[in-house]
Amino acid sequence: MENTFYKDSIVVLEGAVCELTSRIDIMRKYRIAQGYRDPIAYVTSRVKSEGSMKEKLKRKGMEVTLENALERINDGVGVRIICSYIDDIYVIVELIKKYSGIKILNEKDYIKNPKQNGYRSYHINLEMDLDIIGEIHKVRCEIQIRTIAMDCWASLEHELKYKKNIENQKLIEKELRRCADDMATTDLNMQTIRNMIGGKQ
Ligand code: 0O2
Repeated sequence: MENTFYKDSIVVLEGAVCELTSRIDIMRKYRIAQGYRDPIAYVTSRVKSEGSMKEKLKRKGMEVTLENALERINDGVGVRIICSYIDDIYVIVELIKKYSGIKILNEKDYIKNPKQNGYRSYHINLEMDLDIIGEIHKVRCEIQIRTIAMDCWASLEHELKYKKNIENQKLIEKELRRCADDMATTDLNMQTIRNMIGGKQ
């Protein structure tokens, strides 16, 4: 497919996705080999689509240029780590902070401070040094870490967000918020059960 917006930079962005996911995979296997429980249920990743990147630049009042996409938007490269339990999220956050060759730009804890609509997730924005044949490319990446329940809610809400002209908008928002709170309660209950079972952390 023709790549009109990212041009040659797509190689760097896809390289960063590859590097980050493989680092996470190696970390995961290494810790399992050391006898730790696997805190990760699954990992997804993507380079933000050209359409979504252009829409985000406009939404943030920026000129739609490749330079702005690479230097001012944090989630051109996105990795999502889905954990089984809430405590696992914070284990992963601490492990990621130990990586070399990354600079943490900011962190948002939407779990301790959920968004008004009920969205919960832990976001880390970082800049990664990607070495391509000895040349270092600085790439902005976003890692989102959340539980299965948080991911389920965010996926459905994301889909609904793009449905236009919905009747009863206010009621739907209230119901979504209620579902998010119910799912958060379930996450807490599951964590309590997990703690009662005990065993390897
Ligand atoms: P899409 O379509 O999912 O890619 P900042 O980092 O502060 O400059 P940003 O990136 O808007 O600004 O902040 P934030 O809060 O870190 O949001 C980044 C991404 O998190 C979003 O990307 C979404 O993927 C996800 N996200 C944030 N809030 C919500 C929410 O309320 N519901 C859902 N479903 N996802 C959310 P995009 O580009 O906005 O959207």
